[in-house]
Amino acid sequence: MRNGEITMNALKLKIVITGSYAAGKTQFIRSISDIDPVSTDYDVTPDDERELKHNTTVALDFGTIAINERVSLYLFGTPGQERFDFMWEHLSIGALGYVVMVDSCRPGHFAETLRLMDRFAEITDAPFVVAANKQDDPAALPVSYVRRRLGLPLEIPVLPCIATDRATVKTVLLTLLQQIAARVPKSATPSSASA
Ligand SMILES: Nc1nc2c(ncn2[C@@H]2O[C@H](COP(=O)(O)OP(=O)(O)OP(=O)(O)O)[C@@H](O)[C@H]2O)c(=O)[nH]1
Ligand SMILES: [Mg+2]
Repeated sequence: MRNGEITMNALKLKIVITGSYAAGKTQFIRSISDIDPVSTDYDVTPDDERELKHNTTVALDFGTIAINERVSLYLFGTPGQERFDFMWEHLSIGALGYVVMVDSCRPGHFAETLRLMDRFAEITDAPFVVAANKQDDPAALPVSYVRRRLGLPLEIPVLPCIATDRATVKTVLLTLLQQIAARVPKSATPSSASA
């Protein structure tokens, strides 16, 4: 699929959902996808990783969501673990934007998130938003704290997220779409095209 390919009047926008280990990427796609999502989760073997959960994405997640009759998002979730980081580049080809998911309950993983964001900045200059996930958990750090700890400037949206809650997932995606739209030159929009 080329960037924002137009087929039969339908616009399919490729979006990547990334973030550190166990941040909630697979759950995010599962909550919003119109189709049964494709996932590639396998048993986790290292003991320190099994403390958090028992399976992990090794290749990708895939789901789709129709925003309206003309626009659909094709969502590609990445593995979170750095040992599968070769997939980040593959999955980012042709992506118009990406979501960086952060586990708000685990500041110990913020350094990993910073490394991931640096790597994505090398891979693509597409716009992104940060989802401060697991805000339903009493241990979740506030969004403003997550922003400060990650050193994110105000122009990058940092949004509260509960990946199990479709409404917050949708808000994250709509905010990313606004960021993508803001990059489209006015001369490229249909309303500004000359007759
Ligand atoms: N309370 C709470 N739990 C969540 C939320 N999102 C995900 N989880 C849980 O967090 C764990 C990790 O979620 P996943 O969706 O597997 O995380 P992931 O980022 O895909 O993980 P990897 O692919 O292994 O990097 C699972 O047990 C989820 O049920 C959330 O918003 N709130
Ligand atoms: Mg996953």
